[in-house]
Amino acid sequence: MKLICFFFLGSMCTISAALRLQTVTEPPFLNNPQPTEAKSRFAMLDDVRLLANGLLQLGQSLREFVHKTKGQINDIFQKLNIFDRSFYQLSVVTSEIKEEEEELKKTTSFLKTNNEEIRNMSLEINSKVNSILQERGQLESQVGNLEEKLQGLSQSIVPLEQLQEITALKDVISTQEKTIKDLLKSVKEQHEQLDSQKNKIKSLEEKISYDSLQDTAEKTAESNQEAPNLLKYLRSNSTNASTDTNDLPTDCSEVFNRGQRKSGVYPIKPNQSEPFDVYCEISSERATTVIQQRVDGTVDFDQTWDKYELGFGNLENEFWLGLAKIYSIARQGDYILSIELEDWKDERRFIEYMFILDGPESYYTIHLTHLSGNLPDAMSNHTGMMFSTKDKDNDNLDGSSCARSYSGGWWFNACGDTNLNGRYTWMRSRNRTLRRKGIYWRPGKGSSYTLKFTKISIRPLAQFQ
Ligand SMILES: [Ca+2]
Repeated sequence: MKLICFFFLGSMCTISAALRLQTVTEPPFLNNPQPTEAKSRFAMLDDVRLLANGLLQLGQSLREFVHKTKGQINDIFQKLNIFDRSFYQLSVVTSEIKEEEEELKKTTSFLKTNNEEIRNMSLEINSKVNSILQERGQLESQVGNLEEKLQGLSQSIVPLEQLQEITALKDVISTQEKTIKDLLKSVKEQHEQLDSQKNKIKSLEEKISYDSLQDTAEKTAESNQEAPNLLKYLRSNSTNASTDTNDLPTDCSEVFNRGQRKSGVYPIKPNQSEPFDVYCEISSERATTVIQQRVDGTVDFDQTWDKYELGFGNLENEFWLGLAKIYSIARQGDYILSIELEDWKDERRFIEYMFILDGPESYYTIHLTHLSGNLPDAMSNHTGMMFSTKDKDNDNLDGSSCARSYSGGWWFNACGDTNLNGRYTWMRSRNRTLRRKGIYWRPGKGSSYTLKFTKISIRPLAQFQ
């Protein structure tokens, strides 16, 4: 359009210039003879001017039009850009939606399979419940029949008078039971009173022996020390009242050496100790002093430090002899510790160690050296350990008590491969915490023995050789 405009403007200027030249360069004599022709030429000039004006206006309007169109095109381009951007965003959103849809599809299918499984399980449970209900119904009817039969039998066999007698007898028995219970209660109370009196006597005895040592001659002191020993011995061994306590064997091996060939409870008096009863297991070759035995779970082994020091249980069945007593025997010389275990398949195995036990000042630290046996060694990482109970934590586990988490008193490390004083369980429990609290013998990463029977005994090394 611009080119056209220039063309028009240029040609128009050339025309007007030519016309002016003609009017200026022509000689004056020529004006006179041709006046009409000059008039027409001026008229043409006017037309040309008009045309030029028109063309100029056209050019201007065309320029405006071009400007407007340009602006509109720019607007369109901007709008197109915006559209492009929103289209891109839309496609991104669409792809996201598609992905979500895929995930939803997967989740749905997973949920569907789960739903199927749950439905199957609930169907199974329903059928089981139904069968249990049926069994219960059958059992109830059986019980009902049995009751009827029993009633019939009792009516046919036992006459009404005898029935009355039986009920009267039952009443008598129940009243007797009540009386027995009351009696037991009062016996228990008396026992407790006796215990407290015993303790008082003991403290008095200690006081007397201390005073005697301080104040009187050596001879008097000796007689005073003998008195409590004798008193204690007489209390526990009334049948052997005439025996001199100093004449008692020092352990079960001496019981054997004195000719005893029957296993059982015997009084002993280790050197520098008071006498006490022990269970001697005697074979044709030798005797051992049993210090621990688990048989049927009748005795609670989750006891305090005092109980583990003094001993508890029944020497003929389940018991812990007591750390003080074990120490008084073992300090007399070189001893061997023997451990016997039996699992629920009635398989019995054993293991033996050289055994040294430190005194109460070292919390009865145990020292073991493996000797022999057909059991894998689980005590090696307990050697050098102090004894711990739920109320005395001497173990190697920081911030926690093995005796509390495993139950029973033992030479816990942190916490070690075995605890033969744990809770007695009849079956291997599925509960991990209960299983941990049980009696166990689990050397290293080896398999664990579920134990039916345990026995720990000691004997002098001299007898072993
Ligand atoms: Ca600890």
